[in-house]
Amino acid sequence: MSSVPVLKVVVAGDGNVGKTSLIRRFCEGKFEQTRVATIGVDFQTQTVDLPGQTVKLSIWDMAGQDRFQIIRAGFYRGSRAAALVYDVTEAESLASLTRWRDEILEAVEQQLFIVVGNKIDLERTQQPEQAQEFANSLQAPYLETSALDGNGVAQLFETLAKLGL
Ligand code: G3D
Ligand code: MG
Repeated sequence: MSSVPVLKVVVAGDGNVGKTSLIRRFCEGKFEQTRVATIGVDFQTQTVDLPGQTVKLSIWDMAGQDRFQIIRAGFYRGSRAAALVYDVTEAESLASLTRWRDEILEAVEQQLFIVVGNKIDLERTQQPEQAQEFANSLQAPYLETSALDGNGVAQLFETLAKLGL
């Protein structure tokens, strides 16, 4: 009997960019308008069918607030890939991604990243070029999502799974 590999992946980014909503959308297929902020760290598992292989993702949801930094550091260890998420309507959340990258690289030296622009169902203030350039600097894929309508969400987690394998 072949067992399904379990891959730990993390979803990081400022508070309010939609990390928990993306994970909820992917794992439970729903979007809740009102969300309680994540406290510390949370995780969910979900199976992903890749061509020729099934993997189970254990998806770690990192609370964005500075005061949780100490908790987060330990939870990055052992992760195979990380999503750096910003909100396409919030310039600051894009600027923060370098800090998120650095925090993760301190815990996991050779981390594989994916850069994600979320909330594309809203009117964007951030054009994709800057995020794409940041992704290029990490040799990371860049993609855009909406946790609200589900656009791009499956691709996001499939890409994380492929990176982590
Ligand atoms: P976080 O886990 O990164 O902190 P949350 O972010 O998932 O808690 O989401 C923060 C807020 O953004 C929530 O609104 C949530 O409904 C909203 N949101 C998340 N993703 C999207 C999206 O793709 N599109 C839109 N339009 N909204 C999104 P509230 O109102 O609860 O603060
Ligand atoms: Mg959250």
